[in-house]
Amino acid sequence: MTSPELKVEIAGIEFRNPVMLAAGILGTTAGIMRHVYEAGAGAVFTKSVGLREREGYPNPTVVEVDCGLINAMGLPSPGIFELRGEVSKLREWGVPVVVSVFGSKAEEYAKVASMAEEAGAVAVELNFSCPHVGEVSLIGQRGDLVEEFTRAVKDAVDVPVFVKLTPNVSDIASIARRAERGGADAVTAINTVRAMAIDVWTARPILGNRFGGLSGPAIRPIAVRCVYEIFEAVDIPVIGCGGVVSWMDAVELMLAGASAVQVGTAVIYRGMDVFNELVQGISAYLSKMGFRSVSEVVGLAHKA
Ligand code: RRO
Repeated sequence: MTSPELKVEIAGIEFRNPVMLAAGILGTTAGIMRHVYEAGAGAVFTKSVGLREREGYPNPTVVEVDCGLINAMGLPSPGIFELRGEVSKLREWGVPVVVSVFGSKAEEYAKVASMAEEAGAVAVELNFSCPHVGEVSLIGQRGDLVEEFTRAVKDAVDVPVFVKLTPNVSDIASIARRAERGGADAVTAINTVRAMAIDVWTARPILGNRFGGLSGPAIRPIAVRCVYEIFEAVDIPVIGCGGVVSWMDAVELMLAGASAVQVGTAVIYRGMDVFNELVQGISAYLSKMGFRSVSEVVGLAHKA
């Protein structure tokens, strides 16, 4: 029997497989992102980058909790002027890199996205969804701003524009629709879930910023629900993100409607091997079930 087709096409870009490095995890230098690609990822997404350098929040910035991590990094970033050199190297090496972009104004998103495109990004992902950086979390909670900011970036670049959505809203499908109306080529769901942890001995919040974003297996059912709802609401592809550790988790998100999945916290738990393990597991599942390609399972849970 021939092996199933693992290539996926999103917004006209062909990726060799549907398992990608999520934004914010290891996406800082060309060397480490190349390592991730060589470990089997279908694409790499950078740490979110803005126009200028940003220090981020004071320590502690990450705390481990049951079934996940809470982070409040606070968008530490060298800025696009620094990161673009790393993006160019990846492009030269043939590594498909998507630059995650943040800003406080629509023009800022557009400028950073345009510089990322010039440097060689195959697409940009707009981060409107960090749960604990005021200006960024606010954008993702307002459909009008999501639409306006997406349109501003679409007017500035030719590469596909993905929009990363926050689960910290009452109706994520309606926000996805506004991204689509603004011209988004795909949406990524979900960013982390706003959370906090308190130390019982000091009676103080643990994170330097007090509030942070929960990631890891704890949020996977939330991601599955969000992807499922968005898939029914829009015609553009959905990239699933949230708590994927095993191939079964990846397949579950695909059945809900994800054309590809991103892996974040599991890289910290499991190391680089997780990419190859997921790709092999998805391939074995497709073969066992008699599917010829990834696309045959995308959204299958919606069919009666
Ligand atoms: O840097 C962060 O603290 C951060 C970002 Br930009 C994000 O989008 N999501 C997250 O959980 N943390």
